[in-house]
Amino acid sequence: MPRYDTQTALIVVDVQNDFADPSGTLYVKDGERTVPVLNREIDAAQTAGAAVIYTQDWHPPDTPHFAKDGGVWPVHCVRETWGAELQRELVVAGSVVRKGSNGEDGYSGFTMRDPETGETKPTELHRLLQERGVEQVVVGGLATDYCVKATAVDARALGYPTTLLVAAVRAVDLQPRDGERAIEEMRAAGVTVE
Ligand code: VGL
Ligand code: ZN
Repeated sequence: MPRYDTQTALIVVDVQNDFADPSGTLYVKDGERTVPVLNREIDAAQTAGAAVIYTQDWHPPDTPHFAKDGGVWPVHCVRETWGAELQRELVVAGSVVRKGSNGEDGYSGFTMRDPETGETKPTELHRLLQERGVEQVVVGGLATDYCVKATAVDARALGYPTTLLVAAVRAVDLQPRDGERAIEEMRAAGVTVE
């Protein structure tokens, strides 16, 4: 069965320079190798009339998400900088959802979490999908063990049948095999791993 139709959306998670370019500040090993795979998927999605939606990690210069401000990550994807731009070879053919702009952790494309209060609130992604009549989603991008996992698990929780494109994701792997564990967690949450 073909993967895409007009009720399916491809969600391309955080394929930004800081993750996908070897000189990025939070470079995910082989992150750039997701791009040609994603571009083929984007082309197939467009041909079938499926929506393509991109997420962007979009942080302020100071946020408790960053190690320098009490969090865990090097400074990355600061709004309006080169590191936050989508990787230049990625074909952009759809809406972009930005997350983290008010200092939230924003691992998921669907929700943002205030790192101080733990409170979560929705991004516009779910509404965008509903407006387009989307009934199922396909997910790829960066990074497997953070934003891809959070986005795919939230998509399932919202009731979307969800497919993970394993060939189109790479992991941070702070600990060895975090990526593999994340894939198992997604599978356990009901995500179809392809
Ligand atoms: C991400 C770590 C910190 C991601 C974002 O896009 O997976 N990971 N911020
Ligand atoms: Zn981030």
